[in-house]
Amino acid sequence: MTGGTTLRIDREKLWNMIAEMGEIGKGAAGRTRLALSWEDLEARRLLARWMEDLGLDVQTDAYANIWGVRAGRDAKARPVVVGSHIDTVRDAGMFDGVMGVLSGLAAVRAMNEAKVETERPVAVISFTDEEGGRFLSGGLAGSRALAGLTDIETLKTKRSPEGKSWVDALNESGFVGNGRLEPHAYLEYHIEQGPALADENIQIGVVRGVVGISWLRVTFRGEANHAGAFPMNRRHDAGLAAARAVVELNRLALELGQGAVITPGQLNQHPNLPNIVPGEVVLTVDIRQFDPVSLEHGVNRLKEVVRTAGEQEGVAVKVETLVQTARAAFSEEMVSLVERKARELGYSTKRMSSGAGHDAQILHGLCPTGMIFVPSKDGRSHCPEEFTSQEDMGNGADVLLQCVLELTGPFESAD
Ligand code: HGY
Ligand code: MN
Ligand code: MN
Repeated sequence: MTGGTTLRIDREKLWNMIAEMGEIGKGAAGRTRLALSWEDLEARRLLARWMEDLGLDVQTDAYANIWGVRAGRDAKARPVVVGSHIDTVRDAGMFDGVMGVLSGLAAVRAMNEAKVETERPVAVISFTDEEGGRFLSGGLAGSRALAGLTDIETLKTKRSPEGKSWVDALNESGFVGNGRLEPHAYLEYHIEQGPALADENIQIGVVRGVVGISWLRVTFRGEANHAGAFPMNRRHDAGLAAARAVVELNRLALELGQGAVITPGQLNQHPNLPNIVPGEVVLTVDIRQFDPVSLEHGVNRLKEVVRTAGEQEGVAVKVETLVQTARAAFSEEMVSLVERKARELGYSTKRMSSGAGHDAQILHGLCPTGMIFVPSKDGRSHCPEEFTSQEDMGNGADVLLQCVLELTGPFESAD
């Protein structure tokens, strides 16, 4: 680029695109676009149209990851990849994942309008099933598949509550292709989803790395009995055992310290009727820590806690590991690139780790990877109240654009 003018993204247009995508799956509270659901596919179709409108070559792979490629001078060079995901949790906000994917398109638009020609191609990607909640895949399924960390056989075993398998939903999606993406570098721009930046009024989070995550499924099997006629002192109440476990797991997280977080997020009680002592409870537990040794210790302690809770009620306990996701510590090269570009644009910065999981922690195993955060209002996310201001949204997208230009080597076009 010629000196002087700093390329910027069109903030108004990006904001409107985020809002438009936020209408897909809209419900009484937030929006819901669970992985490979009708709503997710509708959002994918809109994304593909936007990619085509920008002249990108739209591709998908065997796991329905979808990306658009902007050509570079060196057609054989591996692309600089930016992106995130557009599937959501239930009753979600409109920024988680989506802001990163659409900011990639905004960066492409700015490069197109300025007729910037780059050495390397640029790809904007949306990964399949980042959230993992519908099929209990553990999340990051599309990026894991790209990195060879999961496969069709494993995903065949993942089923939604309504009994549909991940692979059936994939095959019905219409987004299976034979594309193959080999990234030169990967950058993920995302809302922080916690309170650190908002509390300190910092504009850009320079992400050092992403936390390690374990998802476990705990099944408490007691005895269903009559709620009225069966005496309290002879019950084997799976509901009570699970309730004890939930209280003790909270205590365990506080005892482990070092940033440990434990979340019994999903609890299904059976038969789940007012006049039956619960015979069975299935609880999912999400435990996260940055240090791998501490995480392993935390998982072992977690298993002790749930088994003790079962023993106290004479209830059998089965513990299954649904997924383990290694932490990622990004290279100093990528961390300082994000920091330098943010400061050149005049933004305040803070180096930090991510407590939320991201596809970047998987891509980190494939290529130099970095992340950019902007503040979440009141630290809220994974809820309809999730909000990031247009100004903050634009700041991070501008940092993303500058990082891409550096990573891919820009040239003014001939004319
Ligand atoms: O669970 C997570 O941290 C991410 O939002 N999937
Ligand atoms: Mn999320
Ligand atoms: Mn996300």
